[in-house]
Amino acid sequence: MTTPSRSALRSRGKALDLEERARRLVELARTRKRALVLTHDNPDPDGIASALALAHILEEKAGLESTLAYGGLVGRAENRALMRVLKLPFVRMHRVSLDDHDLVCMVDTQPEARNHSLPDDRFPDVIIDHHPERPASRRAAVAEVGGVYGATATILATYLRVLGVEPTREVATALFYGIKADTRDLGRETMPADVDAYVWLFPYTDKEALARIEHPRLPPEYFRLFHRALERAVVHGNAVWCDLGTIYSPDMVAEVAERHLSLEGIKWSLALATHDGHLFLSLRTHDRRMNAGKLIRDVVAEYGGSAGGHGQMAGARLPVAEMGEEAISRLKRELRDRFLREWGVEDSAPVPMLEYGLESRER
Ligand SMILES: [Mn+2]
Repeated sequence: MTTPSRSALRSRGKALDLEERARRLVELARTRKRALVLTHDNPDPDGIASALALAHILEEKAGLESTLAYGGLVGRAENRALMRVLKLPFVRMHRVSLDDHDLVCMVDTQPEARNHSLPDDRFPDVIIDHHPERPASRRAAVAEVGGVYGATATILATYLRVLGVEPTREVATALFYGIKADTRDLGRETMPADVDAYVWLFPYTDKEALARIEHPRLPPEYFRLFHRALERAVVHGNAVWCDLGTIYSPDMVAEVAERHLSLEGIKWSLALATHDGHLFLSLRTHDRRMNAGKLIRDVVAEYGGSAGGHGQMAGARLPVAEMGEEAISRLKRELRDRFLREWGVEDSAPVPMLEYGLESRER
């Protein structure tokens, strides 16, 4: 008889825990009348897909109807296409009456992350999130938090599997795209569970819908914003800093940070912009040894902002509604100097991104 390796045992123990929690979720849902499934503000594909899949599980296993909700805006073209092409019935959180719901579920974020629109006096019953566990999250009746997953969509795909629920084409397509987007095509912080879920979901997906989501038509303001993003980006050593000014949708800071990270020789990319009384920051890194989530939390905590994220991608927002133009500029300069120090590039001469690389080529 062969003895299973310790890591095999550990992963089996983990799978059992997950299965137990999935069953507890179903039992709990069977005692309730209507669910609210909420994701974070300005949601990304992972948050959107996870909410949709959780509602599907609640309906299939407990006959429970759900309201799908988020705060903020969906501005990124792919995310808007995800909603439109799959006809996802999300509502904005300010239109939701909490009293109409007796089961509150939160996905792809946690109460203490503060990047969501659930009032402080209503703690969720269910929290499903792949970001590092925050202490208060343990208080939820069902807390599937942390773990080794590159996307919350991976957790939901695993729930579908252990509960024997077949995904609809919409659910599968959304989850597939959620994993793809959060892991940058399985290239960033990808765990074996993500690859498993991705492969399992693929046959259920709507390939034509997926193509329309991934290659959406773009509004003219997108190109205007990107023009500004190219003009304003500054390279400091191996880092790009980009202050976008005021933008039409907060999720565009992530889009710009992500794009600028593609520049040759760049290890860090940060984009920031104001929208509706807040300063939004988005940070990306190629370096697997770095922890973007911890870095942005450490910096932003000093300014009373909220932040979330993990190893190679993170975001934050700071309230600036009460601040004048000049104070905001000062804040941005302070943040920039702080990040440049953290990245070890404070002594590198800044080069506008559009001039970057010209010098060495001319020589
Ligand atoms: Mn996520």
